Formats: sequence, structure tokens, C-alpha cells
Amino acid sequence: MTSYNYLSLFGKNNKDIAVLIDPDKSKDLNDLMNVIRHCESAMIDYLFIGGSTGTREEFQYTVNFIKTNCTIPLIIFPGSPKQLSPQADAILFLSLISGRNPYYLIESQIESAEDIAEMKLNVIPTSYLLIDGGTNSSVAYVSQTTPIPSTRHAIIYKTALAGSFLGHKATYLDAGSGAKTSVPVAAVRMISEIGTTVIVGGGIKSIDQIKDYHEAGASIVVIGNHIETHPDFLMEIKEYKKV
Ligand code: 1GP
Repeated sequence: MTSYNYLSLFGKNNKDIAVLIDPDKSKDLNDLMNVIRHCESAMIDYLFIGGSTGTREEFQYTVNFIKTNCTIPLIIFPGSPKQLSPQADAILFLSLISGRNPYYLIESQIESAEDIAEMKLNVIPTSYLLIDGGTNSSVAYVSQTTPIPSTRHAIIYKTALAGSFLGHKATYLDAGSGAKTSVPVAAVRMISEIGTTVIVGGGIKSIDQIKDYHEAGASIVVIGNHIETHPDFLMEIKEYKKV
């Protein structure tokens, strides 16, 4: 661990890129090693780790493997309170405020709070907003919540604003993994004026999209699926990061 202060510095470089690693899809350690090597070469700023399934032991095993072999900061993006590891650099302490399921608003947080304190994990209080991405996302299914329609920018805005008033330092706008349509750039622009660290993800497949989000004020753009299916995309990211 370095003296980097996640609460105040996370995402503050701006124009950051995070790659999402799902431990459930990363059981082949040669493949995982390949991905993290390419992420290092592409100057990826953060690795996010999380998924909707898996045991605590499997999760900790993957975290240990990544931390042993890679220096990119590793941030937990938890799919459940089981997804914790003292080896990670920080955790996005999420509240799914686009939904009304009490488990994802506060109960899962209570379940994990003592473990997080014992592990001395850096905590990044984060508003998590699920935006309709034109498909039935796993998050919507697992959380039993309804995403905010992507055209309802006023609802997205006031939800994110309420999250910031609750003290959340980051706002994650997620169209869900494998979304057909990603979060509208105009919504990102609006939310970035609130002043929290804006994270955007879900269905992002091109450098143009990444650039648009960064220009609209997103601090961190998250790519998951597209790197699993097109590992060469990391080379395009490398060129983008150079510029
Ligand atoms: C999902 O934002 C992430 O929670 C990443 O989505 O897998 O579609 O890139 P993708």
C-alpha cells in the first residue's frame, strides 16, 4: 500500500480508464496474466474487480493473484458483501440509489461494514445508478430493481445530486455489463457538474466513446466485456492514453 489517499485523490487525474475483471470469468490464470500484462502496457489507471457470483475464497484468490503480479491499483466493485479482500487498494462502497431495494440501499452495506473496517480497506462512498442500457442487465435482475430510463436526464440528475448530499464522493453511472446502449453523454455532462468523481460504464466499445465521456467530464471510464472479447482493444487504449 502506498500513501495515496483514495478518498480525496481517486479519479482526480481525470481521463482515467478502468478495466473490469470478473473473477468468475478469470479462472484461467494464463489468460488473466495476459490481460493484466496488457493492462499495464496500456497504462490502465485502475483495475476494478467484482461480479455477480462466486465465493469469498474464489474472490480473494483472484485478488491475491492480481496483487502478486501487477502494480495497477485494484479497486473492489462488489457484487455482494462476500467480495472483500484486505489486499485490494480500495472498495467502492456502493449504494444502489436508482433502485428501491433496501438490501442494496443499506442492508448489504451493514453486512460488510465490520469486515471492511477489520481489513482496513480504503472506502470510497459511491452512488450507484443503473441506467437502462436496452437489455435485461444482470444487475437489474440480481438486485430486483428497475433502471432509470436513459432519456430521463432530470431523474438521473436529481438522484445523483441526492447521493452527493448523502456524502457520496463518487457517482457510478452504469448501463450494465453488455449494455446495447451506453449511458448518454449528455447525462454524464450534467452529472459531472455536481462535483463528485464520475464513473461511467456499460457497453463501451470504442475509443470515440471513451473520448466523448472524458470530454463530458467523466473521471473514470470502465470497460469490461469488450476487453474480454477483443483483448486488442487495449492496444487502441494505449495509443489514446499516449495522446
Ligand atoms: C458493468 O460498467 C461495467 O458494470 C462494465 O460494462 O462489461 O459492458 O463493459 P461492460
